[in-house]
Amino acid sequence: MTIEISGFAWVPPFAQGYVKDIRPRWAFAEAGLDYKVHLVSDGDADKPEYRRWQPFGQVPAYRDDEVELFESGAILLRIADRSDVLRPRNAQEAAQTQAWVIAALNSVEPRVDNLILPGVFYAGEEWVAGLRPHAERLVGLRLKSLAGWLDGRNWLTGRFGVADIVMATVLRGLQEEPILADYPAVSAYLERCLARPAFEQALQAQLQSFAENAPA
Ligand SMILES: N[C@@H](CCC(=O)N[C@@H](CS)C(=O)NCC(=O)O)C(=O)O
Repeated sequence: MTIEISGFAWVPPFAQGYVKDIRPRWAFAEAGLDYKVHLVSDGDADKPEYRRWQPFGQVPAYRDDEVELFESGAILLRIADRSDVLRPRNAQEAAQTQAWVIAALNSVEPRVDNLILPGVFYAGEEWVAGLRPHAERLVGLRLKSLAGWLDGRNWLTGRFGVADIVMATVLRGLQEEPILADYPAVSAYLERCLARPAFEQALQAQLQSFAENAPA
């Protein structure tokens, strides 16, 4: 089976290692699946042929011999379905995996983004400092709930899976934030996820691609 994902040809250094094609790259490394990367350069994302693959012009998009799709959560569920290593072992694990992939993207990621992204894209603007305490409180509520779920568990579902890949890549956004230390069960979970060799493989693969395509 031929598998291809899309990734940006290059992004500025602050974003390198964090572009969301790291999610499928991590899943492929866990599953031992080969994949190709379709590089999206400046201007390509707006072209009709790319919009037919990824309607928002974002990365990653995914295709294999059978299907073409977008959205990192949907992509990871597809990869899990292709892999004995990542495929949930029963109906309950499959249902929990879907639930946690959606929860990571819908219940947790927007709050993490709300805390982090204003400081990245609007650094120094007055409203950013005003928003921060509220954004931090809302993140804290989610971290508290997550800590409760993780009590007595190593992973979100019965075994490590794509839900953990999505959740860990969301939580990575908080690594420099003091609030993470207030929830040791969550920070320990994040460390456990990021200590997996497949994460390091995915990270290096993304960084290497940017190094090879750096503007002259
Ligand atoms: N919900 C999408 C978000 C993808 C996303 O935000 N990708 C970023 C790179 S990390 C992107 O393409 N940004 C450019 C843009 O939004 O125009 C997913 O999870 O796949």
